[in-house]
Amino acid sequence: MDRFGNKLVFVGNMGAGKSTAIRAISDTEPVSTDMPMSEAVAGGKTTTTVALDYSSVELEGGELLHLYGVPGQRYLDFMWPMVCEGAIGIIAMVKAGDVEPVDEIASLLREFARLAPEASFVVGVSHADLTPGFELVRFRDALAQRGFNLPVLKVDAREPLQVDFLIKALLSCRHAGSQLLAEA
Ligand SMILES: Nc1nc2c(ncn2[C@@H]2O[C@H](COP(=O)(O)OP(=O)(O)O)[C@@H](O)[C@H]2O)c(=O)[nH]1
Ligand SMILES: [Mg+2]
Repeated sequence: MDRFGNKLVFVGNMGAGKSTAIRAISDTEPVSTDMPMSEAVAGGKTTTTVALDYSSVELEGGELLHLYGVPGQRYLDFMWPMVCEGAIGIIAMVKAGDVEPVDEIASLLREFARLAPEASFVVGVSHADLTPGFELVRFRDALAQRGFNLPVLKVDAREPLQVDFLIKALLSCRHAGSQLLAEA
């Protein structure tokens, strides 16, 4: 056990459920840093803010996890290297209604695999309850066809037990010796 703790990173677009998931399992009140976006990226809407989340949780057995949430939008990718530094796990959050185009998610996963080569990965699909017709297996197959070997689970970010399960799935991959990309 590392008494300084290990780092997990939640990444996903706005509304995917990152802040909610972090809050659901946190031992402490999460810190959320709002950053005003430049006019160039916000298309003139300077009031739009983006948030970086941070909190921590102590697992059964005393392992401390530092939890970070970072936006998945490309124009905010300057934050990715710093949050990925030393990360043992990446949790890609995606809303069920946003799983298409799959190539967009595949490209995000590829980028994070490059930034955090030691990390294990899971995909958590939120808002399945609001997305009739969503088929998890089809989405998982589409990722597998692109060479991604990783757990893909539905998660309601508001439910602590579901978020906890997602993290356990992630941590169980840590020792499985599997690589994210089949071709890697
Ligand atoms: N119905 C439903 N709402 C969810 C689910 N997961 C998250 N939410 C809600 O989605 C909204 C956006 O979540 P938030 O954590 O702010 O997303 P973030 O932008 O990724 O941090 C919040 O109101 C959550 O309560 C889900 O599985 N189902
Ligand atoms: Mg948020």
